[in-house]
Amino acid sequence: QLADVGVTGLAVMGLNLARNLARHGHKVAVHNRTYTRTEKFLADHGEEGTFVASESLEDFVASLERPRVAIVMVKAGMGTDAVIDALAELMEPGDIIVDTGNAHFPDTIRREHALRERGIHFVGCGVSGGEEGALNGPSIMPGGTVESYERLGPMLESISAHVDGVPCCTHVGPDGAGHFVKMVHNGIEYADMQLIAEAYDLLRKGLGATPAEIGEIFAEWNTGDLESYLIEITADVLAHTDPETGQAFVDIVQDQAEQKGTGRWTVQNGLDLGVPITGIAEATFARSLSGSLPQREAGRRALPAKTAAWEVTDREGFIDDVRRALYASKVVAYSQGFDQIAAASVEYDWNIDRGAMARIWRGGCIIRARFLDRITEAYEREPDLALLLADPYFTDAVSDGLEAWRRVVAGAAQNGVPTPAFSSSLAYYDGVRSERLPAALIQAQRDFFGAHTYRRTDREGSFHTLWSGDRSEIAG
Ligand code: NBP
Repeated sequence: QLADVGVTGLAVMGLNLARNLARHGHKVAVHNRTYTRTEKFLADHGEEGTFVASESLEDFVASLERPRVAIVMVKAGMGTDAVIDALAELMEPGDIIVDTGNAHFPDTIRREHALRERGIHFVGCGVSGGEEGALNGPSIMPGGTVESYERLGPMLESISAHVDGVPCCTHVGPDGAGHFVKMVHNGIEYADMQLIAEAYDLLRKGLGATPAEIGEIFAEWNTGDLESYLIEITADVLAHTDPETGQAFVDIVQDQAEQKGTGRWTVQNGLDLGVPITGIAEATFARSLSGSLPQREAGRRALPAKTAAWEVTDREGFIDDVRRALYASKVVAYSQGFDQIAAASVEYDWNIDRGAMARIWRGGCIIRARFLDRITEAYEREPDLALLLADPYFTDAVSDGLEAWRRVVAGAAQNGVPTPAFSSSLAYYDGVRSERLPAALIQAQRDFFGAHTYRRTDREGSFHTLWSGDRSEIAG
């Protein structure tokens, strides 16, 4: 009896994905480089469904129904290449290899092109939601060919999270599109987390509120427009007390945020494509700053604050201002992330439906939120929307909170509270809505020192001024 699908790599993610597939009635072939892990899997979960275990990769491939579907869930990087190469040797044209690890999208493009030449479909597939998602329903972002999705789609959709009966899985686009979108998802996650952390810091420093009190504020926010998984867990974390010391848990955690790399990849790609994803960039750099210990030590010792004590007189008004500033900054961060997807879609010829991306992020993943419905609706209204912020719903939502946003950012600056993501999002908002930007001066400077030419506001063409001569203008 052959299996419908196989999973190789039975560490926590693969193991949970295999169990999820089995729960949905699929017969699942399982394999792991080290067989003891497979044995443990069978001992712990063998009764949960129909599994076909193999000790060798050859037997694993032989246990799959044609066209074969082999899901690779191993450590990203060299391990993934090793497994894909070995699988490709054993598979036949028409078979499908799915990489559900956290691959960097250029690697996925490379792997897809190499396997395509051998007639094998390679599907780089973003999976979000961690181990819990892998077991109970993740958000799934598969790339690859349309043909491969015809075989894979129903299976992946069956095991994905569902919101209002709609699966959180769709075909994203060719080759690296799935892993790219997963990368931007993680970048947005960085921005969202940083914004939440800044809101917490403002409430703490502005109101002198305790973490538990701030937890209650977040729990309240979670009943409105900000409703999301990240706000929900923030309320939980802030309410938690360290059992050992009796202190607020957040106060006993060292203030250094680590990163595994997807934020950095997102920012690097934003720079490559020239898309200003300032929210994600500031969030990534804020984590870097938190870990810059010698610099922080030197700064703490040498740099004065020159601030007065922060006196917030209207407690409820301030809380509402911070909520509005958080929402507006969040809209900016998402708008920028969706811009990046649009730019990549053109650059790499992926034809990604941005509304569908917001739809499949509504469940199963870390940035799941009520707000994503509004994004899907915006792209349904106008699929080629140039700027998410300019969709009427978001324009209204942000402009309603604009004064509050300015008060919060100004207050933070005056009182020495670092709010890189709040502040840069507001700067982006003011930049993108400006009639004229001082970029005109920069272009003039470039022409001055490097004869880089400029375009005029009053007629077509490019021009250069003879700065070191008589300052007359010539055509560029
Ligand atoms: P790990 O990333 O810890 O990888 C362990 C697995 O890789 C084991 O099955 C191991 O086999 C196998 N492996 C390695 Br390491 N090198 C190998 C090689 N050269 N050949 C064959 N197998 C090899 O597992 P994980 O934490 O389950 O994560 C799996 C993937 O999912 C990773 O890409 C990770 O980045 C991603 N991930 C995603 C999320 C998410 O939310 N989407 C969360 C966590 C992880 P062994 O047992 O023989 O050592």
